[in-house]
Amino acid sequence: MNVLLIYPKFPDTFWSFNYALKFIRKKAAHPPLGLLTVGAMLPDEYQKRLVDVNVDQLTDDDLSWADLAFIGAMAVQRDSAKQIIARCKEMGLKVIAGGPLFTAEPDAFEAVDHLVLDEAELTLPSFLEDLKNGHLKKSYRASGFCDLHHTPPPSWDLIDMKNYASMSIQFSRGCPFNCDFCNVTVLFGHRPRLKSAQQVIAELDLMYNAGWRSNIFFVDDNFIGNKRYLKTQLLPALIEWRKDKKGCVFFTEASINLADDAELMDLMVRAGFDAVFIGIESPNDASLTECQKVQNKNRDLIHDVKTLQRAGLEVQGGFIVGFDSDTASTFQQLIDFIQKSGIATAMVGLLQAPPGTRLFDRLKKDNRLLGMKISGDNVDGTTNISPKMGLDQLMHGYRFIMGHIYAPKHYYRRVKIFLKEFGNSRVETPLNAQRFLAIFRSSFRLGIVGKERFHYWSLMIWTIVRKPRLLPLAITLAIYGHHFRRICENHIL
Ligand code: B12
Ligand code: SF4
Repeated sequence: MNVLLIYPKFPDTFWSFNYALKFIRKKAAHPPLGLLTVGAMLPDEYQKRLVDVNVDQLTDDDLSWADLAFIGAMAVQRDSAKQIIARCKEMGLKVIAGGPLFTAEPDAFEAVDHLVLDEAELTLPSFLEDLKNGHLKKSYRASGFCDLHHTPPPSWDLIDMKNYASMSIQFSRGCPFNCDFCNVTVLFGHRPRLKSAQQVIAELDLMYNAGWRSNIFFVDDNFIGNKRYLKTQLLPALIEWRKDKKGCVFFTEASINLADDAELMDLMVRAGFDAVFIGIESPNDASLTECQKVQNKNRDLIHDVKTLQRAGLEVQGGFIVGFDSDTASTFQQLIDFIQKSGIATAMVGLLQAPPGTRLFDRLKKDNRLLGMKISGDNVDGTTNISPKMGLDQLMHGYRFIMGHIYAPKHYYRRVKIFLKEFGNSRVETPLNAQRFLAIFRSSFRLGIVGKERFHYWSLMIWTIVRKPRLLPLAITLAIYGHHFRRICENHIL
């Protein structure tokens, strides 16, 4: 049996980093971890090929070779997924689909032959059994959540790591919080499920032995969902692992209460983490109450961000506008917050209601849904809800925020605020040819051709004089700023 695993194309979005990837000559930011994991679950007697359309062409030769096409995607890849499914069908291929897009919208893909939904650990075995017996069902679903202790390491041999800017690893799924706009708890549960420290180390060894030395993203919904296990098992194991290793800087996603725990921050930095994405959402307490983001309430969020930065963790922040409690003054309030915090990577989106969330149910009851699905890109200025302040005022305010925070003057000021605060990270990534060339490309593209040239050189000179060790980070953030600005110009402003 020949199985062709296909990962559809990401459009140009905030998280695609496509304008930044050009500087380091990489084709995609992240590998398709879901499909690589599914690949590892297929029996050894199956022949496997993986085509990530973000890095390679899907050829007729690939399609003729295959007996089955396995497609996995998230909502933002919907259009490309539909085209690929149609192409497979034209070639007479049976299509099996799974992953977040199909699990969230199972009725939207008539052409798919078999939907293997939810966690493949639970649904793939019965699909494979039925395939053997020749009695396949249209849809395979699971009622509970899997035990990650049985999840195999991804089949890294199916991709060429060199095409990617970062590798991915998953330690846990699920989140103990319950923000009403978020579908993580619906999809992955409340109680964080963990892999063992041994499993994580084995996965890291696989990447390291394959020659990987660059960034590694712990793609957890909330990395600090089980602090005790982190402190006693995983982080000590990572600190030990790192002792004879080069590079491999980690980053992850976590909740703001990480800032309350000095021991945890210190262990994470010693283990090699240098950045963390945090859902801050709003500086407005009433909006946080409204969406039940309890962990962010009644605290000095700027102080928390600075605490994390000083500990050696760059904070990337998620923000939302369009809550019922937001008013005309919220837009400026958010700009002030972002500028003061020194959060360079500020993902600001309109409130959206993904199906399956409590927010979706509430707004549906109130007849305030504009559509049943979301675009899948939460930084494209679209929403499926009717905002209380009116869509025109919300869009006007949203454009005002994005135009302001990504204008070179304000963006570079923010980077400087951050670098002033940032404690040095513990891990040095080896300076390879690609990173070296990125310095020249950015000096030319941003420092000579770019509108931001004055701000670019001012930041570089400041960094060389005041924080020379942070020069690579300053260059990286300048490149990110260029990407974010292009995305805003193309899609929002
Ligand atoms: C890493 C990640 C990203 C990375 C993408 C990396 C990449 N290229 O794949 C980045 C940071 C770019 C990203 C961005 C976004 N993401 Co994201 N992301 C994740 C995250 C945290 C982990 C994904 C992962 O690698 N998981 C590990 C693998 C092993 O799990 P998996 O992919 O789900 O695969 C399992 C099953 O789904 C299934 N499966 C997967 N594929 C297939 C295929 C077949 C054939 C079969 C049978 C089974 C199967 O089997 C696997 C094993 O169980 C998930 C949350 C999560 N816990 O999964 C959200 C998630 C995928 N993201 C989500 C969203 C909404 C976004 C964003 C809009 C912003 C945001 N709020 O985070 C943007 C959109 C992207 C854009 N604008 O370009 C949603 C997707 C919802 C949807 N319906 O599609 C998720 C589920 C989080 C959530 N809020 O619920 N994201
Ligand atoms: S803390 Fe993050 S992952 Fe957890 S429920 Fe809230 S938004 Fe979702």
